[in-house]
Amino acid sequence: ASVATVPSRNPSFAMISCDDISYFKKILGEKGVVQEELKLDDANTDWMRKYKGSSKLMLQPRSTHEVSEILNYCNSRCLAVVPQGGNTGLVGGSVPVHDEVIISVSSMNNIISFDKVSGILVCEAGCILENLITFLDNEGYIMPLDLGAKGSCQIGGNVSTNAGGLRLIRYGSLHGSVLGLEVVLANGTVLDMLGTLRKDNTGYDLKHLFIGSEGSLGIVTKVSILTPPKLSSVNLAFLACEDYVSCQKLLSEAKRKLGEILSAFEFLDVSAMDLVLKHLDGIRDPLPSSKHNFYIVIETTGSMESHDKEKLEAFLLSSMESGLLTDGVIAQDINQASSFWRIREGIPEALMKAGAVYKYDLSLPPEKMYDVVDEMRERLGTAANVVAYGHLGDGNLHLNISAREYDDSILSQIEPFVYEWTSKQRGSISAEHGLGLMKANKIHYSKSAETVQLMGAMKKLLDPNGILNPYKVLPTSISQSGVN
Ligand code: FAD
Ligand code: 2HG
Ligand code: ZN
Repeated sequence: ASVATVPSRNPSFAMISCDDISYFKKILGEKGVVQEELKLDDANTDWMRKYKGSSKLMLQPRSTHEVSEILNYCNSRCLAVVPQGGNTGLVGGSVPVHDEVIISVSSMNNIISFDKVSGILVCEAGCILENLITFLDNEGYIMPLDLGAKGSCQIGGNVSTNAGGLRLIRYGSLHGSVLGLEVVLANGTVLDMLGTLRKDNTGYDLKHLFIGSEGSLGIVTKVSILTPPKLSSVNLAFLACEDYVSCQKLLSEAKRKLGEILSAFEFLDVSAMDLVLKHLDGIRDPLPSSKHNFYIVIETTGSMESHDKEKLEAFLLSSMESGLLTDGVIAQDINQASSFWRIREGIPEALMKAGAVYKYDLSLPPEKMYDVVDEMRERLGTAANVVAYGHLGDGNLHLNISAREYDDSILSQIEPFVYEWTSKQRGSISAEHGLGLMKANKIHYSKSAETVQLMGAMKKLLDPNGILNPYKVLPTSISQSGVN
């Protein structure tokens, strides 16, 4: 069965010639022009090993000026390109579809400045998220986003996908914390929007166009981001609920009773838990006395140890008494806390080990969120394992359907049902992963025709030849109509 459907190559794009290679070598030097098969194989294949391109060339610029020069050249030659960060994207957006030139800003990984008073960090787009987290830790700050892919994903990729992650409930989306960007447009123009101001209402705030545009409008080269101070008291609880209604009620209660210290509210169902216990090494069930239908991970972050702990304990006690919680444990030390996080963050990896996986990343009203999971289980019966987890606190469900291998008959039970269902609830078919290749032609389930038309017009304005990440984000009917 087909793993992913691929649109045919757009013949308007040029093929790479020897002259092109010589030009790139002149600009980037031998090291910046990658043609080794092994390296290209990695860069052509996505994290899920589901999407695979056939690019023969990866470019690794070291400066904004180099990015500008190579994009200007690609645009004049009509060579299609795919911007790539850590290649951890989950919608086939970060790898070529055909022979697009891969542009990786991994070598642009310098921290430019950090203001210890304001907490504003300015860095190059190729900085790996975990390295930024470590850097800030020494300065007494944290990144406003955290996600399971932190060891590989880059801040430029995070911005380009508008990544959400585990702490969005507390620190908001990147549309709030990113203060400025430097971006190179398709024709090589450098847009300096690298402000470091909290407030700046001078005209249209164009940086927002690039946050979440998945490399389709420009290449992000520098990022300015507001980081929160690191607070001294962090607590983590691993809890169990018997039904989904209790999970929802627990969320409303947590927002009221934990208020300002709540920093994560995640959920996983028993199928997700089973999968992690089965496929990941060294994982122990934190609540081994019995099986539960749902698990919740609650994190609090505050500045006063005794107050925060007391607050969390009182909340858990009252939730036990009212029957919302059936079991629970608070991590006693940092090792136990990271073992709890490992369970939640390890689900995508466990799913990969289980075989083929169909991923859906939905924004839905929390009260409806689990209905689609139940309906999906009914539709699929024993043909596949339906696994649900996600950022419940943000109304974001990660619905994953795991099967031994890819099978068109399973897919036809899932799609378009899942998209139609979400659309009917006025939900979003991409809460945080983006549209990429997987959902470019599905955008209409979440956006009106007029909105998509305007997106198409903006794409045409900024990238008239359509060289930036073709076949992704926008429907092919729109993104290819302007290519000459
Ligand atoms: P890539 O995967 O390389 O690229 C992603 C997209 O951005 C592509 O379209 C690419 O063309 C574009 N892009 C990359 N860099 C640039 C740039 N400099 N300029 C312009 N465009 C660029 N996502 C969440 O939102 N929340 C999560 O909790 C979360 N958890 C994850 C956990 C795991 C284990 C994995 C594998 C993924 C997870 N993701 C999550 C997916 C998420 O989108 C990515 O992890 C991350 O934000 C992408 O960064 P990256 O550097 O790997 O980008
Ligand atoms: C997460 O929250 C990621 O763990 C991945 O966004 C979600 O694998 C998924 O579906
Ligand atoms: Zn997620």
